[in-house]
Amino acid sequence: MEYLTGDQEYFKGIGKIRYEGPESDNPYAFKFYDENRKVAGKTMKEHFRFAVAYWHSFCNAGDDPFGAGPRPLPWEQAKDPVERARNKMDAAFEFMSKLGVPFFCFHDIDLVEEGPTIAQTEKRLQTLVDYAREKKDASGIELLWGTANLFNHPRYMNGASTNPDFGVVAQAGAQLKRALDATIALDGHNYVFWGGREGYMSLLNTDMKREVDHYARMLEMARDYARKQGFKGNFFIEPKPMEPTKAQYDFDASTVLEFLRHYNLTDDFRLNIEANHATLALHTFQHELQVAANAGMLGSIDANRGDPQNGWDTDQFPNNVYDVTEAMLVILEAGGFQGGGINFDAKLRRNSTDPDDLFHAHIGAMDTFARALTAADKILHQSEYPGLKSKRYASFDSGPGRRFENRELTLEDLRGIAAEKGEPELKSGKQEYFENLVNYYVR
Ligand code: XLS
Ligand code: NI
Ligand code: NI
Repeated sequence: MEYLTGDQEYFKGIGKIRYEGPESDNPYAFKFYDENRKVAGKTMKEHFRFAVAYWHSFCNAGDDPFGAGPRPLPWEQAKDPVERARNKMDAAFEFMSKLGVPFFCFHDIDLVEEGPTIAQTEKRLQTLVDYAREKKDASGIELLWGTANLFNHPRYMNGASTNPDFGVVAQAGAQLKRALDATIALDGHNYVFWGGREGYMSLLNTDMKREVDHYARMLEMARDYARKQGFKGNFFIEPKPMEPTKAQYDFDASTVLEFLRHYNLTDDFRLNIEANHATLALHTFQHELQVAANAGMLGSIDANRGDPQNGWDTDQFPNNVYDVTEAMLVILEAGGFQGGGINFDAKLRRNSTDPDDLFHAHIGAMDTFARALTAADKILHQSEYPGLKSKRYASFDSGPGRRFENRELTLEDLRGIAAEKGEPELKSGKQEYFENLVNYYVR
């Protein structure tokens, strides 16, 4: 089977996207992403585990705070919500199977909108989960992670798990259970928590300690419930410093690590690092990846990029090979992702309104990662980079430096060694040399 369609073909005139190599000028082909090509012992498909984000790709017409979205979503025409949702799923699996990605990700309400009661919402979601199972089995496209959208509905305006009103917390729990059930029924590899409105707008009306305790309790309940249902995957927390609240409780990787350790959640939870969230926190993407990797907690990534002129979460598709190469260096050195992969949490620009735009966005992003992987692999395995880096720390490999690392020296010892050795000679950090080295392999 080349690709899947439903009754209607939504992306007409575009067939299966194939690898044609760097010489190709076909805009509907990969020039660098060759899923079967082996790099550092694994195929590109295995390294990346690319996933399409259901919400940005199939639910978003390009709305912004200044107006409704201009993009036509032909699968949204039917009157009946379940029929609409099935059409959307046809479109999603058609697109993903033409693109040739192994995974997708969703929020519960991306699949189908809520019904008037909890029981009706559960029934609707079950119908779409059954349909997704058929599509998944027919296409081989798997669920990288599911999540609950605990931020759109007006009831969550003061938070979901951290809402000061227990009635809302209970609603959040019901929705979380539903999203877990859907994820498990679809053999989801992982489950994500992004604390959409888990934060505050003003500390004056906020009991932060109590809210964070409630948040942790909800995570424990989710873990216990899912494990009881036999879920073996990882749970991920996705840090973000702000938006939609002024201050999110999952500010950045370090904050989330502290939270997970404090509440003893490190056995089940890992981090899902998003590029644009890193830059919003005034970090680089590489920094956040490295913090997660150092803790042995790099679970997955949400790949996108921000806009240096706009301060917000613009969620653009990654296209900068140099930046992604720096990220791939950290990912490769960490030994890859723990259970996760690369989800394109990225959306078309508001004025990208043709059906083929979604293809160009993903093809470009996947090729960007492929180029970056090839470059990073050469930098790590063929260049002087690892040696140059470790040489900077060579004074800790033997003698008193080694004893310092082994915790055998005291502060008085350091005083004695410093007095004896005298002023050390200056050693250049060679930053420009390192930067040139990366540039040399990015080609
Ligand atoms: C929003 C987040 C969101 C999560 C999933 O900024 O990135 O898309 O990835 O809820
Ligand atoms: Ni995200
Ligand atoms: Ni985001």
